[in-house]
Amino acid sequence: MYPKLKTCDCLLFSLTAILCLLLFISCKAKEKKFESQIIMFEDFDKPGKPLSDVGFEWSFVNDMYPNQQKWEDFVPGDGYAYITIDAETDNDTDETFPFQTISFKNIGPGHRLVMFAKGIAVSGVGGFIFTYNEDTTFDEIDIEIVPDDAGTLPEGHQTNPPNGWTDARFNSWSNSSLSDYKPEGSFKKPVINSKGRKISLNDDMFHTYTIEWNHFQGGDGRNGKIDFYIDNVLQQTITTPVPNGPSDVIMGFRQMSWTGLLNWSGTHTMLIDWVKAETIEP
Ligand SMILES: [Ca+2]
Ligand SMILES: [Ca+2]
Ligand SMILES: [Ca+2]
Repeated sequence: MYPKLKTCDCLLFSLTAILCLLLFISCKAKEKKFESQIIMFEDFDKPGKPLSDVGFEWSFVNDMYPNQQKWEDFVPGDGYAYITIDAETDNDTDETFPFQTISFKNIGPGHRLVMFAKGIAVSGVGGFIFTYNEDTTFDEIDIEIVPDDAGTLPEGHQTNPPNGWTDARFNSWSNSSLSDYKPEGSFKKPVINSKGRKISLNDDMFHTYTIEWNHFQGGDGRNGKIDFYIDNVLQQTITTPVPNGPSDVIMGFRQMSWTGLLNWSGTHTMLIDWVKAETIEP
């Protein structure tokens, strides 16, 4: 026979149960304290200018491939944005460092920007998601992908899977000079997976490109923390300089001095499945 419970045992048991319940509720409350809010999500599932245009002012630039003339050429309504370029330079409408992009504004610090895209690594151009704002100085945060960065060694490495890799630049500028680009945070390195192995993004697969943009209050406007992720693998952190103002968010391609040769023919297209901006815990 079990011994009969005394009244004080029962009381103790009840008190313990209540205490546990309170602890559980308070933990839950703490968990709920911060909830990330999506302030913009674009799935590109309707033809034409993105519907998230309300408040975000979408626009496009077609310097490299003017054949994309109107919004329906970039967003046909099948769930993807198409950023198409060719290797011909005689049809470019900008002779120095032409763009082919779509963009929206404005996003400031305290946000996570995520783009889910494929076809970003193309020889001769940087493929990117970046933020930009310019007045008498400029602010910028970049994830730029190129098969083989002409500004870094080794030269001419393999760029295709399984043995090759793609290079990246993770940069930031804040209140930086338009003449000497200082102050500057710039890191040039291969893209890695969760095991730290160099990987190629030229794999016909979709990948996430994430910029987590935190600005620390009370600094000189140049301190904070930016974490750069590809497929949720941290590629780089920059703590200075970190911009603190609202900026455009730009996705697509640009021909630049360090992006190598357009050594192919026909066209290349970056497909963007979706892009979002959400709040992050301060
Ligand atoms: Ca062209
Ligand atoms: Ca989509
Ligand atoms: Ca190189």
